[in-house]
This record gives sequence, structure tokens and C-alpha cells, in this order.
Amino acid sequence: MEAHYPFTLPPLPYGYDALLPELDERTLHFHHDKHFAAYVDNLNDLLKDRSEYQSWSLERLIQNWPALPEDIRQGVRNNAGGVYSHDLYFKTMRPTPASTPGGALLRAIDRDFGDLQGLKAALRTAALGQFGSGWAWLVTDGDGQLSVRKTPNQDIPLPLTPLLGCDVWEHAYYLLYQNRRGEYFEAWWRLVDWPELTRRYEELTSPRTQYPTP
Ligand code: MN3
Repeated sequence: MEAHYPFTLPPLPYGYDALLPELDERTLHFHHDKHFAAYVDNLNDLLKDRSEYQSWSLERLIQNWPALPEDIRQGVRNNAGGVYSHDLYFKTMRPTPASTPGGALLRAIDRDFGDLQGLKAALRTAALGQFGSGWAWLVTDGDGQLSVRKTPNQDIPLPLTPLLGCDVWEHAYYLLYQNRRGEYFEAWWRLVDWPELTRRYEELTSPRTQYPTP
């Protein structure tokens, strides 16, 4: 993702049929090419005549939306959130067979959730308990402590760093699973790219990491 405006739609990191049978081509075409693309286009439209905000990072826009002028405030909140969440969502899935976490991330999961099944149960509760549209998140703080959050709409739990987000908007699953959100959650869980998360967690918690200030 670009550092700032103009943002561009990243390509889907795998083929549209790569996540079968968990997610089908039609779902991925609509979700990536229509929904994700619309968040990118809408955010660029909102910022196109606002040069004072064109140097702001996505994270800064998300964390400081209440300070924006009223006519773009809610739009930036929704669409910057949508760009951030979908960039993470598509980048943290991979084709089955299911992978597993390792290294420091696995140790942190065992410490903070008992084991991987404990994390799965907490995420499942958040995903199924989110009333209406929203997200269930695995996040880490600056000390590497893990926790689970849920948010409505496209709200992002920054400044906690999301490692993983389960999109529970109906557009993420309705074509294939209709109203069966629990079945979608199980399918999504099999697609989680644990090697990528393990790498990102180690990068975030490495003592040499410089945390950018928003
Ligand atoms: Mn979505």
C-alpha cells in the first residue's frame, strides 16, 4: 500500500480460483474488484481537492479522522478503514492446506490464549458476535501482547496493530455461504497465512524495529 494519496488497488496476491473450495471466484471478484476497489476510489475522490491531507498516511487518516473537516470526516473514516482492512484481509490468506504459526508468534499465542484453539475460539466469538457488518481482529500492542477485538463497519483498532482481520460483512461470504457466518469463519480460518503472520509479528516485535509515529 502506498504511503499516502493517491492510493492504488493492490492486485489479488493469488489467482481468483486459488482459495477454492473455501472462497470461490465470484466472491473474490466481487470482494476485491468491486468492494475493495470502491474503498480505494472513494478515498482518492475525498482527498483529491484536499492537498493538506494528501501527504497523510493511511494510518494517520484512520487515527485522526475526527480532526478532518466535517464534509469528508465520515467518508474518510469509512473508506480509509476499508482500504486498510481489505489490504490486510487479502494479504493474510493463502491457499490450503492450512498452515500453522511458528516461532515467537506461536509462543505469544500460547501465552495469551492458552493455545491456537484458544485463539480460534476467541476470534470466532468476536466474528459471530459482531452484530451486523464489521470485523474480528487479532491485534498486538507495542510489547507483543496479543488480543482479540471486534469493530463495526470499517473501523480499525489502531493504534493496536492488526495482524489478522476476519471480514464479517455479508459481502465477504453471502454468495457462497448465504447467512451461515459460522461456516464462513471456519473456511476463512483454514486460509490464514500463518507463515506471513509469523514473519510480520517477528518484524513488529524485533528490538531493532523503529515504530513510525502517526
Ligand atoms: Mn469486505
